[in-house]
Amino acid sequence: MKKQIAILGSTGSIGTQALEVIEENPDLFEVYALTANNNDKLLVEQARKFHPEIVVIANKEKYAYVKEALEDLPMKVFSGSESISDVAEMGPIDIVLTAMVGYSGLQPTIHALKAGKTIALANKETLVVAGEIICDLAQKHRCAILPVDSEHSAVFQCLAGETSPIEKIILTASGGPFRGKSRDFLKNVTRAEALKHPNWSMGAKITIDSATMMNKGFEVIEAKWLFGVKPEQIEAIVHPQSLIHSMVQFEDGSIKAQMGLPDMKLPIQYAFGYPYRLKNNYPRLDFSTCKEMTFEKPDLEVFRNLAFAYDAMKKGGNAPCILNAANEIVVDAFLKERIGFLEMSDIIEQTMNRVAFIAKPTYEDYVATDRETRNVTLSIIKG
Ligand code: MN3
Repeated sequence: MKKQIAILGSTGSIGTQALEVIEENPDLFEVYALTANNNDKLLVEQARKFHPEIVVIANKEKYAYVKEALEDLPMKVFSGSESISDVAEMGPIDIVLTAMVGYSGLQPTIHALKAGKTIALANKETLVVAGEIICDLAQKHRCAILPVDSEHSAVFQCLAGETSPIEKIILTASGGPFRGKSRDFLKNVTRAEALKHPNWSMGAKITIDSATMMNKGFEVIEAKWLFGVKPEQIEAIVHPQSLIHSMVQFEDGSIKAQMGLPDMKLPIQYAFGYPYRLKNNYPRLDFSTCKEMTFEKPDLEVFRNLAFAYDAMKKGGNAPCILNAANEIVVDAFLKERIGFLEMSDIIEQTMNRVAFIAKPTYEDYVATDRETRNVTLSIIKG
């Protein structure tokens, strides 16, 4: 039986690479559903190629185009973000890949978990915002959450076959395009400079998050929930070559690392094929040409977002949800060239101080916090 896969966010970087993995393994996987936010043309192209049962375009204004373009094929076409949540629950689906951007991943993931689906988690914001709710649901409905983020896939791979406790998780970070730079330098960096990531090719939002190191901050929070460790058991270390994707240290001091060339198709493949490894012909890491592997401490004074994330994680409650919403707004404003690079952290900090803290938030509290935070952040940007 082929695994039936729903790809939420199929037109993004992870979504398109997931489709490549499916295409390379036609005996193992089949696309059951494709959903996209805005990119109607690519969605139609993908649907014509992979013949899913269901296609969803979240943006209602683009529904007519998608519906008409797929009229000759026997698939159902829906629109609206609620439809994405409905699709995530559908009976035949085995794996739901959550590859959408930001907070929008939360609701469909909740629906998928309630329907008992295996989650291939590429939307880290889901765990950042509401890790406790997500983990409780996964446990209650006996769902596996398989990490697709390369660092967490690395940790997950290091844990395969282990039953002993983790002493420490060491998450590696490339450091992004501005590694080693001073605050003075960062004051005037442009959108284009921030979008040039040295090792990974990704969507715009996560590329900016990598440049500010917010991405690593989110990944620290993601690791806490995925692997059930305490904040002080997670260390982020800058490793510019991105060959070690992350490490686990056990209580005997032994450290396991997962390595390879940076290629997101590998963690996607590992999640889809789990517990089996799938043979592929991707380029291999050749140690005879690999000159060096270096490591350095992240500079928390320059990359303040990483410090904010540790603070939010330790504080708990809705603090990470505030952090995420404020970040989504400032990244969008930076991409629209309305604020500078360093202002992103300043505005996040101001927002964190203004939105009310809730120690034990319900789902409704998260929704309200997200909405309130966006308003507060926008009002700070407007000055
Ligand atoms: Mn990552």
